[in-house]
Parts: sequence; structure tokens; C-alpha cells
Amino acid sequence: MPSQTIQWFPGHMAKTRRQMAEYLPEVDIVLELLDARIPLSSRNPDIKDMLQNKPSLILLNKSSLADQASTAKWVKHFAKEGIMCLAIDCMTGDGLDRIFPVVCDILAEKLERYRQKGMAGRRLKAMVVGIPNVGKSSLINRLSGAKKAKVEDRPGVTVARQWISTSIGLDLLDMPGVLWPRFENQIVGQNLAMTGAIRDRILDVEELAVLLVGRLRECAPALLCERYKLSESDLTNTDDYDLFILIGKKRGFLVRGGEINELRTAEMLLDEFRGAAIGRITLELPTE
Ligand SMILES: Nc1nc2c(ncn2[C@@H]2O[C@H](COP(=O)(O)OP(=O)(O)O)[C@@H](O)[C@H]2O)c(=O)[nH]1
Ligand SMILES: [Mg+2]
Repeated sequence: MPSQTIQWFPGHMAKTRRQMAEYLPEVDIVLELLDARIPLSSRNPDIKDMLQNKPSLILLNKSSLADQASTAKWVKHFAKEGIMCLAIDCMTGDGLDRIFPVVCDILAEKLERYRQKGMAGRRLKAMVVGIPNVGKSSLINRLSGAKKAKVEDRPGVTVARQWISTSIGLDLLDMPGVLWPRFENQIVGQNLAMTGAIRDRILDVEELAVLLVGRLRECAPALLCERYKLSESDLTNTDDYDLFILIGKKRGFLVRGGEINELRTAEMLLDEFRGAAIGRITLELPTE
């Protein structure tokens, strides 16, 4: 399971901490990207520490894949903790034009001081941080209007430090080092694997897909039924594995002898969840 596989992260985190500390004094604000489908699991719990009181803004990215009502709950949740938060999407462009105005709000006092010193036109600098695959490079490319940061569909690819100017008056720094999530429990690891933040090949794909079916019947039973032509009784009378097999059967993923092709069913389910073909689904909600 993921929690066992990824134990070597702490060493990397010490290095990331040093690299971040080195560049923090150069920036006005930190843009912290989270995955809107799993805002908690995609957040490094040490980030607050690492930011050393630097102003920050949380960006719930990939929000076009997440359930809208759930995203609104997360925005409220972070606001209650005193952290400004915006829902964005780097594919659709949703929310991106709100980033600069909100950054200016957060930095209002500092900007006023600049104005008084006659430095009103000074460009602002932001460091973009987040776990692998959360969309840091996509955000930077989108805001700079060019393909300057390397976008990877494989997680965990380190990119060399680079300052990138954008049209919105903000210079962006792609995160130095790699910010890993912390696998505090099995659920966090599963959430990261289901959304594609962790490579599939370190996991058992069929096992993950059965877990996903279990989660979907909890979070989005209606969407699950609609997509795979399941009835209500299909959901109540089966365990997760049987439901997984039923979905494969409905799709016609049969092999010789009438068995279900489990690998193909698993890959289909994970693909369709990740691409929001099942619908817009958020896997975790804030606890009250
Ligand atoms: N649907 C959707 N996909 C996104 C979004 N942002 C990034 N991606 C995808 O997520 C993957 C990782 O993006 P990347 O920018 O390389 O993440 P990084 O590792 O944080 O720099 C790529 O396949 C992107 O196309 C988004 O807002 N919506
Ligand atoms: Mg990147």
C-alpha cells in the first residue's frame, strides 16, 4: 500500500525545506496549490511551518473536476482558519483572473507602504508551491501565456528553479525542490493514488479501483449509477469487489470463459474518475 512504499520522503523534505527557506525572503507571497478533489490529502502538513509567516493564498486547482458545493465548503473552511482561498482551474482558466486582485488584497498594507515610498509600480513576486502533479507548471504557463515551465503528466519530476514574469503584474517562481504530501494514514495515500498524484505502477491497480468504487458509492452514488447503468439495489446488495465486477460486466469487459477482465475494468474506472467522466466528484470534505 502507498503508505509503506513512500517512506523515503522525509529526507527529500529536509532538502526542500532548505531550498524554500533560501528563496522565501525574495517573494511577497506564496501561492499554495491544492487539488480541489482532495484539499486535505494534497496538503503538506508542514507547509505552515515552512512558510515562516510569509503571506499565502491557497488555490484549489482542478476545480472543474471537483464538486462545486464541496469546493465552496472548503473555501469557507480555510477562511475560518484565516487563510484566503480561491477555486481555480488551469485547463478551463476558471478563477485565474481573481488571483491578482486577491493577492493585492492580502498584501494591501505592504502595497500602501510601497506607494508612500513612491514605489507603486513595483512588481510582486510569488512562489508557487504544491505537491507533484497538482498543477504548478500549468498555472505558471497559463499566467505567463507561454510554455515556460515543464508540464509533466508523470508526478515527481523536479524542475530547475526559474523566475517567470506574467502579464498580471506578478513574477512567479516554480517551487524549488519537491513538496511531498505526508502519508499520515491509508486514506491519504489512497486519495493521492486515485486522483493520479502518485504513479500507478507502485500500486495494485485492481485493488485501488475496488477502493475507488467503495468511495464513489459513498461520495457520489447517483453519478456512479448513472455512468455504469446500475440500479439502487446494485449499490446496496453488493460489496465493493462485487460492484466492481458488475461494472466490468456492464461494460462488456469479458475474457474467455465469461470472466471479467479486472485490469481493464480497473484502468477504465480510474481513467473515468480522473477525467471526471463519472462527474465532478470531491473525495473529502472538511471535518466540522
Ligand atoms: N483538469 C485539470 N488538469 C490539470 C489542471 N492543472 C494541471 N492539470 C494536469 O495535471 C497534470 C500535472 O500538471 P503540472 O502542471 O505538470 O503539475 P506540477 O507537477 O505541479 O507542475 C498535467 O497532466 C496537467 O495537464 C487543472 O486545473 N485541471
Ligand atoms: Mg511542475
